[in-house]
Amino acid sequence: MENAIRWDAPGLGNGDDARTMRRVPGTWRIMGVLNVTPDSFSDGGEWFDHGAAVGRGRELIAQGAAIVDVGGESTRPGAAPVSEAEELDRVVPVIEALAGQPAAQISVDTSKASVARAALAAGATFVNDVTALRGDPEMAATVAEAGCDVCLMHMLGEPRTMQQDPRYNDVVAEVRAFLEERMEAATAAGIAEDRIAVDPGIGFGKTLAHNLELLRRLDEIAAIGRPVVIGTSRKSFLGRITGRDDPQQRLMGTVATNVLAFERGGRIFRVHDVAATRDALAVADATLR
Ligand code: HH2
Repeated sequence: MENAIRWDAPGLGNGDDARTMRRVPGTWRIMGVLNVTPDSFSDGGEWFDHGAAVGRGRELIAQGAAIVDVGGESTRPGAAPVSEAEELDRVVPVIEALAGQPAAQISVDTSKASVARAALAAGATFVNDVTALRGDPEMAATVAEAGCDVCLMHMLGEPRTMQQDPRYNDVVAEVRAFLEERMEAATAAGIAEDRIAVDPGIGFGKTLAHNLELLRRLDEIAAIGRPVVIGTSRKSFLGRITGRDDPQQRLMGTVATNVLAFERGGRIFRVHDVAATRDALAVADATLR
């Protein structure tokens, strides 16, 4: 794990990335989304072919992604589950081809320990688990043994049913308590605290009002003291506000939410549209600094 980025190391982000933002030092990073799936909600099928996926990954890095998040299973509400063999087939060759690029860290978006293990062996140094280590009993030990970075994300319920009437008394307090509990479980399993990032899970068992409240009060999640990952990119709540049904038309909404999240302490921005988000965050960073 020597080439993994330690979250707390000063100046290790897009700010020191030789290819991108050398003149704007900072500790925030863009995580570019690379879905090697036929059915993801906004880009399903676009990068399903191996060559297209590798080319897209290189493009995301060239545009300023410090992390490329490679996923082989859609988590959109109602998505069909993918077998372990199929998920391995989709992500491992792409990770092998992208790993070793000096400018970026490769992440695997999976909740299966076997897929995480194979991805780590292929060169990934980051596990993005939307179940926060609850989906597979072997995941925590897999991450602990590898010594890699991990993102723990909040989700209410499971993808198939999570958008059916989600309820909270205080969504921010409950998400924060959940993330703190999962951090404790992770460290108890031997994962170093400085390898952990947390994510409120925008759109995962949340109404429009819940998503907006989490963004508005993101500073309360940042107060946990670990880097906050934020994933609003092209999501349906942006379409509800703007009237844009086509996810690819939701870039402006995506940018607005990422700038607001940055101002409230978000530090890792998971987006499909890397170049535009990078410009917006560079301006926000230069202004607020
Ligand atoms: N959102 C998606 C998938 N993985 N991981 C984290 N940490 N945070 C998120 O908000 C998040 C995530 C859903 O987006 P996408 O990958 O574009 O769609 P799909 O799940 O349909 O492939």
